[in-house]
Amino acid sequence: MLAMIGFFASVALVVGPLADSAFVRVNQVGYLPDGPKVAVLCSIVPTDSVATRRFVVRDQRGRVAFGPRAAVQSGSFGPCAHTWRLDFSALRANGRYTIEVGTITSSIVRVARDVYAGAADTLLYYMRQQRSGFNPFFRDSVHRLDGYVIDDTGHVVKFQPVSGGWADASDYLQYVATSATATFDMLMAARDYPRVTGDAFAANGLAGANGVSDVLDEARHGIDWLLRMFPSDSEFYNQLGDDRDHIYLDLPTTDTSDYGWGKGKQRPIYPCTGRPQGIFQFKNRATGVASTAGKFASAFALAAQVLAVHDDTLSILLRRKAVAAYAAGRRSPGVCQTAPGRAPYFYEEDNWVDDMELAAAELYSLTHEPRYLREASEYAAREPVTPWMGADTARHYQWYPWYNAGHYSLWRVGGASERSSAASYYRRGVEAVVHRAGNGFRVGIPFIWCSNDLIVSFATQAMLYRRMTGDTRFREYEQAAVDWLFGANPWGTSMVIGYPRDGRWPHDPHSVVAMQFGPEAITGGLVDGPVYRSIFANLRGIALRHEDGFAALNTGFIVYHDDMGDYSTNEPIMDGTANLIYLMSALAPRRAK
Ligand SMILES: [Ca+2]
Ligand SMILES: [Ca+2]
Repeated sequence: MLAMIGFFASVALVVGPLADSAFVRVNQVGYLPDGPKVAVLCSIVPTDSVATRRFVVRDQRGRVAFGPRAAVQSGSFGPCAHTWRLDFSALRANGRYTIEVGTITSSIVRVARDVYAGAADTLLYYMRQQRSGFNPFFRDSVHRLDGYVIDDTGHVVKFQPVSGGWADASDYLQYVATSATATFDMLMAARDYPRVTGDAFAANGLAGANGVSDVLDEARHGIDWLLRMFPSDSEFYNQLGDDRDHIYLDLPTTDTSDYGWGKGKQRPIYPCTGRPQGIFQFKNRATGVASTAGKFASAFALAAQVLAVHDDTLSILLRRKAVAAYAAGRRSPGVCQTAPGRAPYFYEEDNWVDDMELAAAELYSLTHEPRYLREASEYAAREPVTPWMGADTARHYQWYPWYNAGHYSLWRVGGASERSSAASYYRRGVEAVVHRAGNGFRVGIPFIWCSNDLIVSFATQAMLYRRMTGDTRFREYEQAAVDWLFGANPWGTSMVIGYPRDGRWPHDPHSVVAMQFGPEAITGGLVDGPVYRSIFANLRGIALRHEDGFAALNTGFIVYHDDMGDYSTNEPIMDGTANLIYLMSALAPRRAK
């Protein structure tokens, strides 16, 4: 544990008040030689001199490597009274540069084919830190007593051993919806980019190679938990723990949450029932089981193809579970939302055909039975575009997963007709977001809670569309989303803790582990990201713990706080981190065999 923290030694940062009223924001990780390269100049005060400005890019010796070029004015956005796009895409030579506009200079800008090398490995640090069951960070078991299956009234039905998986965020709740999606993301990374992540950790997450890529080790950890949450072919669970977890600021190893069976004892397991759930004042709006059953089925089906290729026993088990889960979803269409506890918050997932599409496509890939391809196409046509795309708001996790990997799976296994449909569905979603992205940062997502999930998913869908079709017309927006995550945003901060190490990143995340062990302890965690001011103002229990270092930048319609007290913008999220593992794997150079 200490070795890991030492490895990510703290980097001195200037987090004080802004020296200037205008600044250049860049992707601090860097830019690919053949990709779009755009920095954003933001002025937070109205200025008379908004006429075209010129910029130059200088190399490390101070020589002009590019420009002067005109900065293209792009309107106001958030705290920026004016923005300008500084496009240096034509600069393709590897190197380290700075961008200058008059007296304003950017931080270091890297251009290289391998700027994203190691990104997925860094993100995996956070996944391991989030492990329940044996936790390699603490070298101890976490929540080993999980858990008690409960009925609709909260009474115990039986003990069921389900210890394992990952904590969802900085609380220790666990959901199949997010865990199965994260598992799928990492399986997909292992399938599509098998030589991107390294092998420096064993299956249990402790340091040491085991002959298996670390992304596959982490996916296996997810599958093991999903199998426990699906103990027989007709019995499966949706959630472990509830928001009674939030009362204490404990470490996972010493969690004293009390669900009525004693502090630190068993946690409740919520089954998928198809009925509204919630044992206190608030209820969810569950209507069926297909949203969760589909996620189980797709994770099991892909795992059977990726994880179990040399293990017949596991392969047979995963295949049987995938078929059983999918059949359960067919029998009980509808959504299986997470259960609220004392607070009204839950994952209000409203779509399930996306989950069944992904399951059907992966079952077709696994079994080659024609009915699965036919059903995948039917589900796909029922929701071509994930509904938040193009909208200006959505309820919490209302349209989940944030992008529909089912279209990509359908495209992979289908014929010309399915491929054409899947590509057009993705194009329509990307266009809907791009239509809202005319601002200087080229972001078109709604700034609801967990906005970075939407940013990652938009970039992933745009990347998949580009690679499926060769159509590069949205690449500027795809790259702008990646750039946003790594510093090309009004706050000039990466949204990933500890990454890039020499950049500016969240130092005061909403995390007890970070509070006690320093932020480097949760290196790799993607934080929620900015939200609409109205959301920040209305969520319960948010209070900043120190003066807002970003006060001058939190003047617009969206806010972000690097402050432990703000769980709406600065809490790391497991599912978004896993999605980013896939995206970073796609952008990274392949390792040699
Ligand atoms: Ca490994
Ligand atoms: Ca869904």
